Amino acid sequence: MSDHIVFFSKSDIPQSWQTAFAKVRPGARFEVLSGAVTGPCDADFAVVWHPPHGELARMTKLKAIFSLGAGVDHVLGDPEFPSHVPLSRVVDPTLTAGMSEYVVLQVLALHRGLPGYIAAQRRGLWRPSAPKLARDVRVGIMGMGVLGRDAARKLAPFGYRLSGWSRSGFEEAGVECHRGADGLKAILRSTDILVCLLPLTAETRGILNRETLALLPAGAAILNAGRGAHIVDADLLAALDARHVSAAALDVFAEEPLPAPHRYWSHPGVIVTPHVASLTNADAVAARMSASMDRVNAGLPPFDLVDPARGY
Ligand code: NDP
Ligand code: OXD
Repeated sequence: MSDHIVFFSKSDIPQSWQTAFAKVRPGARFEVLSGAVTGPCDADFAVVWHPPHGELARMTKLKAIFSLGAGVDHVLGDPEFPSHVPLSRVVDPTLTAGMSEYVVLQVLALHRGLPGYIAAQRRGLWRPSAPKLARDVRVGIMGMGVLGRDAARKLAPFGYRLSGWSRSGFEEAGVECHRGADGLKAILRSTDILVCLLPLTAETRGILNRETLALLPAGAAILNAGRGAHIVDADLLAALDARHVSAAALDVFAEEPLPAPHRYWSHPGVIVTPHVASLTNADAVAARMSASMDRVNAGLPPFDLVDPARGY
């Protein structure tokens, strides 16, 4: 079957995706959109990252929409999102492995006080402090989905004391389970390094704010690889300035690229990475999307289906 696939992303290289789809779906027509669709669009499938609002609604023949990332907030935030069209997200072992590597890297950096040593080095200061062992450090993971669970499994061999928080609860060996509103307070109160791997939804937007940050033990650190809008930036900066939060490793920001004057760039307690915790692998993911397209053409839902009402 000759499908018409439209592709829109300002952060991915279209050629890599065109090549990847040519391998797995040679008969398909692959059209790269660079901006708004002007005339009628008869695309069967849309593969997108931050599509302009209203564009998907204009593609009236769509059979499925594929997010180029694990998160779908960039699509569901469109007020005209066509919620009758199945939406699929990236669930891929390479994406998961990349995220867990990032989490291990930053948890170790925060645990061993690396931001403080880098700041001291810039000032020529020799300021040793005795490190704790991992077995004495409590790591709390907000979001125990595909990524949160794998991160917990990769942190476990270091001996960290692990807990996690999710909406519906979970069972994971060696990880204390918290859920719901009371569970949030409990995990925050007992966490030295807080890892945010939540999806951005109406419920999780601004979840790390003055009130919730205040529940963390003094000196706790934060790692955010979920979405920037999980954090109320002014509240985190105030907590960092007051040294209630000792350091933060941030990969995602409310506005990306992080604007030049933002205080995160220069704050000595903050490590900034440019939304690279984990990247979607075109070859692996195009193959999975193509298999999903076959399913949709056969009247089945795509793999990795999102529930738009739930928001993830
Ligand atoms: P999943 O959907 O697999 O997991 C989401 C988890 O969050 C689930 O455990 C879910 O709970 C929990 N959750 C959702 N809403 C709430 C809530 N209101 N209260 C408590 N828990 C909640 O997502 P992934 O693990 O695949 O991805 C998570 C996010 O990571 C993505 O949405 C994206 O924003 C981000 N990401 C960032 C990348 C980067 O490079 N920085 C790369 C890839 C992803 P439950 O299990 O009960 O449903
Ligand atoms: C994703 C991301 O959601 O890259 O996959 O942030």
